[in-house]
Amino acid sequence: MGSGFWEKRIEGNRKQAEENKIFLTSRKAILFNLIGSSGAGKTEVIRRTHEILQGRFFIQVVQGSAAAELDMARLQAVGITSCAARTGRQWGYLKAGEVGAALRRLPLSPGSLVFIENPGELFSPVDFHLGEHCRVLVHSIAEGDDTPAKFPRAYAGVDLVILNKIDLLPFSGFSRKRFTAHLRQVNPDAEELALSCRTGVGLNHWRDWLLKFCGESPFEESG
Ligand SMILES: Nc1nc2c(ncn2[C@@H]2O[C@H](COP(=O)(O)OP(=O)(O)O)[C@@H](O)[C@H]2O)c(=O)[nH]1
Ligand SMILES: [Mg+2]
Repeated sequence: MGSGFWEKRIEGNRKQAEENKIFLTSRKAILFNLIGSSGAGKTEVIRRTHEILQGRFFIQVVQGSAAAELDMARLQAVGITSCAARTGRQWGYLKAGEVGAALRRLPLSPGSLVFIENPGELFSPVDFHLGEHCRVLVHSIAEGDDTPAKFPRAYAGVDLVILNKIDLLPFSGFSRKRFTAHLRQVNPDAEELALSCRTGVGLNHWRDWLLKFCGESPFEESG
């Protein structure tokens, strides 16, 4: 390991991320780092996740976005508790210490699923962990199909890419094949799920993916 300024910051952050994980384990809660550019649909994904899980998990949110109040109000309206990780004066990528402080202000309980709404400093280093158990990148198809090539460090470290807004496919010129090829160049292991928070298409696959990740059995579809 180097001894420069950057290496020290990464190391300090890594220690705080580990503390976050220990804290989450003590509360039996699972943390998802939801990364994505502004407008990709992170808040919508959280809102829809709450809806499709139908109370099976207690969804809570650590808000890292600059417009935290607006998103928190949207989530509060459907009964999702969130906590702002920043006061509005901090810039740059989200730090593990900020997330840790927010986690301690949330009413975590066994079975809590916590989503960090991370406004995706798409340039932020892959090795900047927050204590998450899983890293999910929300990509709106309106952003184009070559973003993994433009922001390789954001796509490299994720476990899953949610391709959101597929209802816009007919208007966007987005090629799934091109996107997957670019993604494979920087991250051969990431899974992909295509969905639309607007129409609800694909949300059942996301729900099943989440349940499997949490070690739960899938929903029994009724009717
Ligand atoms: N057409 C369409 N619009 C969406 C979809 N998901 C989110 N949006 C819209 O995209 C905008 C940004 O969504 P938001 O959740 O605020 O994005 P965030 O900045 O990543 O949290 C909002 O106007 C949403 O209603 C989708 O699947 N299809
Ligand atoms: Mg948002």
